[in-house]
Amino acid sequence: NLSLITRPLGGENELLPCPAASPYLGGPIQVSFPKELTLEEVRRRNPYVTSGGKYKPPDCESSHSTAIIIPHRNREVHLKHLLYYLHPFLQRQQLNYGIYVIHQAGNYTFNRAKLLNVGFKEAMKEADWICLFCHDVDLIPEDDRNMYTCEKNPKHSSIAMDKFGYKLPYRTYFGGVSALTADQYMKINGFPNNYWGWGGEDDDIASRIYLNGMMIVRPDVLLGRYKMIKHAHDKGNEENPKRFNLLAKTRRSWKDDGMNSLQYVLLSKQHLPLYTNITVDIGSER
Ligand code: UD2
Ligand code: MN
Repeated sequence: NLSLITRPLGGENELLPCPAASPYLGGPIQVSFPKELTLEEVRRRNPYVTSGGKYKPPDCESSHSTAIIIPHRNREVHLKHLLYYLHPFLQRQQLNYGIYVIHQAGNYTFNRAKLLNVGFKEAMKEADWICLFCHDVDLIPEDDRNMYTCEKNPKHSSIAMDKFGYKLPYRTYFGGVSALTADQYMKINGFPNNYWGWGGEDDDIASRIYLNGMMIVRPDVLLGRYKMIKHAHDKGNEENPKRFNLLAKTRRSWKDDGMNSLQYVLLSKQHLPLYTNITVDIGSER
């Protein structure tokens, strides 16, 4: 309804606050992955998105600001589909938002949690984001009432995924899509930097949350639904055999391993039309 997008009354250049619940939400989303989709088409469909993949509602002042942080390497096709669904999804929620893709340079073993730490640091340099969404590149939300905003406690959003039969696999599960405020992120010293390869880092983050007196909150199970784009295990992200040993030590290690020990070399930062691309050398396991 275009009439909703005209400017509401208010002073010169002054927008009224957005309503508590966005009138644009439509509920369930049909998700499919058309092969012919291009980034140009995604761009064409999102004319209000500005350089670096940023957006503010044109018709009201949002009290939310959310940075989406996507750890990435060699998943361009997934990224294209995610952007196709995520941009309109976030706009329907009437959020101020920005999308950051953190690209791990080189071929050394992948490190999801460290890339998220880099994303947090770099995103916060650009704006005082209230809320940080850590987002796998291959997860597509299936209901736009699953709000990409933060809560009083860290939130786990991807609670019902097709790959787990739309059920939570275990109670403390925190993988996939999760959200923390900047304060919550710093309270747990961010995420571990020393999980190289697949697995364990999400459980380490969950431990950090409980060790710091917080808990994990979740949306309604009918809303936290996601489709995972089918994929094989990536080369360079083999199962981390050390993850159980590392997890046994989180209680002692979280204070010294995290944002306060983060080291990386920023190789480039590009403000592309649909996202900010941050390419980073995060080194390798010592
Ligand atoms: C699960 C979790 C994920 C993480 C992982 C263990 C779900 C839905 N997600 O993912 O959050 O805890 O287990 O580490 O259960 N990636 C790349 N390129 C690579 C490798 C990884 O871009 O070569 C990124 C990408 O954003 C991907 C994410 O890392 O979605 C997680 O890797 P995955 O999808 O291979 O692992 P998966 O699905 O088992
Ligand atoms: Mn995956």
